[in-house]
Amino acid sequence: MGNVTFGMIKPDAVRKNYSGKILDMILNTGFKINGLKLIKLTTCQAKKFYEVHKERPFYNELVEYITSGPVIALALEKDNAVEDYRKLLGATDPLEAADGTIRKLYGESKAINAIHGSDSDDNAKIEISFMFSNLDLV
Ligand code: 3AN
Repeated sequence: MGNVTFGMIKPDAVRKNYSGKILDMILNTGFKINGLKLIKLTTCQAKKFYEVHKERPFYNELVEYITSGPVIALALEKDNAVEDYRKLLGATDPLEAADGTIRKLYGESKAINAIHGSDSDDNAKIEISFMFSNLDLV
């Protein structure tokens, strides 16, 4: 069980000014923010970030969407971080997400679902070091 995870408030949620409410939910769940960055990914960066999904039919759509506006990248810390954070996000499809989860409240569709969260401890480390340098982290 690791104690860090990577989160990203996606372009739709940033655009609709949900960032404050989402950050509040993350903090109220007991996460500590070790890194936070507003960034607009280039196509090249987005392709690399989502490389694990490159065989999936929606890969190009995913890259286009995530580069459509700024995102807020988050390095988060808490006991059992990956699992607890994914519980807070809810299911990938907002229609299937449990009540009170971020995706249920702020997501639109499977693609436009407000927020990202690492799916394993290994990926959390990879994603944090993709988006942050040591100097960006407390
Ligand atoms: P999660 O983000 O909950 O781990 P995954 O790993 O199934 O979900 O999906 C990876 C990314 O691809 C997610 N950010 C999600 O928004 C997007 N995605 C998943 N399924 C679809 C789909 N059918 N069409 C478009 N985008 C999708």
